[in-house]
Amino acid sequence: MKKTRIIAVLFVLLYLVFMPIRSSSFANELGVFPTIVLQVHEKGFTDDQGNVLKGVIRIPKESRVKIVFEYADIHDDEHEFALMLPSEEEVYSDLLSKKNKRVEISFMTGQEGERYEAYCIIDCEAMDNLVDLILMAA
Ligand SMILES: [Cu+2]
Repeated sequence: MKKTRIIAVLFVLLYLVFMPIRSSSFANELGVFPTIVLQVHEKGFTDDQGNVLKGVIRIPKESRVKIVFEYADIHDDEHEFALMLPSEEEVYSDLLSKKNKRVEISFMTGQEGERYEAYCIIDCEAMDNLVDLILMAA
């Protein structure tokens, strides 16, 4: 629980630090994050304020990046995530469920401009609303 809080605080601090250097080339991009914490909601992927994440999220190039998926689904559905790398290789999370409320995917990013896409691979009820998560190395 303590670790979650530290990551949440870190997330907010990083957001505040990187917010002023946002460029306007991508509509909904946030800052550049080495760790991304998402809530998996029946509405889709949201931040901890409940805002649905859309657009491109920038992550540091040539770095180890971690995506943390936290369970926030009222339908009791299970989820499992795949991350598609530019090589079309996929990296999978563990099963996210009411019993396992936090799963992660860690991976190495490549050059600037590479894109990565994360999505649920289970035919869950939230699937209709889950917009694929698009990450880009920057
Ligand atoms: Cu799902």
